[in-house]
Amino acid sequence: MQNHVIMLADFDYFFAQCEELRNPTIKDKPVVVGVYSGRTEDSGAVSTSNYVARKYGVKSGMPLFLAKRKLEGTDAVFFHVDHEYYEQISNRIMEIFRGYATNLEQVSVDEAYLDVTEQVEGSFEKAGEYAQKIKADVKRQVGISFTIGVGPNKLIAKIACDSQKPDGLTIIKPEEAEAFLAPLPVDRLLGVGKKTTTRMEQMGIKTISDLAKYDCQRLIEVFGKALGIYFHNAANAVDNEPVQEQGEAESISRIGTLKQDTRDLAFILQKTNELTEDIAQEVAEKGLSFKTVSIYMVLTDLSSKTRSITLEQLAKDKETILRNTRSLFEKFLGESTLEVRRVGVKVSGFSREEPRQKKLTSFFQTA
Ligand code: DCP
Ligand code: CA
Ligand code: CA
Repeated sequence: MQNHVIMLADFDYFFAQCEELRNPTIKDKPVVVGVYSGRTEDSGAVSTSNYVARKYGVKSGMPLFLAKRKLEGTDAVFFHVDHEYYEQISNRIMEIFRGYATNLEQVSVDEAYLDVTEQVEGSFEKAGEYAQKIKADVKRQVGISFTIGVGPNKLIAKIACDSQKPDGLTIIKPEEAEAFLAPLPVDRLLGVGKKTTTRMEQMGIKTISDLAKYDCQRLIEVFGKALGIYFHNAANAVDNEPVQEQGEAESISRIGTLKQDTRDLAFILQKTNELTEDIAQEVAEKGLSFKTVSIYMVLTDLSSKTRSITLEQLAKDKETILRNTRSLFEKFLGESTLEVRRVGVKVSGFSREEPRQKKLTSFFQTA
C-alpha cells in the first residue's frame, strides 16, 4: 500500500504579515495587530504580532496596553484587525494550493491541509522539494511566507508544522512518526486541553509516549469510547481522517462603508439594503436556507461590533434578512451612542438537505 503524504500549511504571523505586505516600510519594526474594544484608546487585545514584536514578549491575547508597555521606546506600529483584507489574501493562497493538491481542506483563515500523495508519488524525499516549490510560488505570487509540516497523516503534519516556525519545513516520515511524538507533552495533541491534561497527569500520563503505552480499555473507561479510542490512536501516530473539502462557505456576508458617519437608521438601512440585495442573490443562486442573520458595524472610534439573531425557522428570502437587519440596528442604536462608519450583513447557519459540518472560523468572529 502506498504512503499518504499530507501537508499542513500555516501562514506565519498571519494578520501582522498581511499588514507588512501592504506597508513594506514597517517590516523591520515591531508590528502588532489588535482588536480594539473601543472603551478607551488602548483597551482591547493583541490579535497577533510579527516576530520582531514577539522578541519583546508580545503574545496573542495579551491586553493591548501591556503590549504597548513592552514595546515602549521602540518604533512599534499598531493596526486594527482588518478581517476582510486578510481573508482576501488567504483566498488567493488557497487558490494556489488547490493547483498543488488532490484534496485541499482549509481549516482556518491561515491553515490548510493538502493531500499531495499523487503529486509526489508517495515519496517523502520528493515532498520536501515539492513543499519548497509551493512556498516559493506563493511567495512570488502573493508575497506571504508560511510554514509546512509534512507527515503520513493530518495529525503528524499538524504537529510537525507546529515544531518549527516561521518559514519552516518539517518532514516526518512514517517510520519516524512514533518516535517524533513520543517525548512531546500530551497537550500537543488536538483535543487535549487543560482539563484533560490535568486528568491525564493524575493518571501518570505526561508525554505522548506515556499515553501510547496506556491501556486503551482504561482510557475508554475514563474518557468515554470515542475520545478514549481517539487518544489511544493519536498517541500511536494513527490517524485515518481524510483530507477533504469542507463544503461551501459557512456564511455569506457583505460589508460597505457609509458615505458619512451616522446614527440615522434610515441612512444605515439604505446601505444595508443594498448589501442585502447581493446576499439574497447569492443565497438564491446557491439554493441555501439560513438560520441566522447578523449585522456588523465599525463605529467612529474604529471598534467593531456584531449582533445576531437566530430565526425560529429556516428562511431563504430577502424580506427576512431586511426585517431582522432593521430590528438589530434599531436595538443596537438604542444601546450605543457612537456613530456608525461601516456596516455589514451576514447570513449563516445554512442548510440544504443535510446539515453541514461547521468550520471553526468566520471573519465576523471579532472578540
Ligand atoms: N488570532 C487571533 N487571536 C488569537 C490567536 C490568533 O486573532 N489569540 C488570529 C491572528 C493570527 C491568526 O489568527 O494571525 C492565525 O493564528 P496563529 O495561531 O496561526 O498565529 P499567527 O499566524 O499569528 O502566528 P504563527 O507564525 O505563530 O503561526
Ligand atoms: Ca494557524
Ligand atoms: Ca499562523
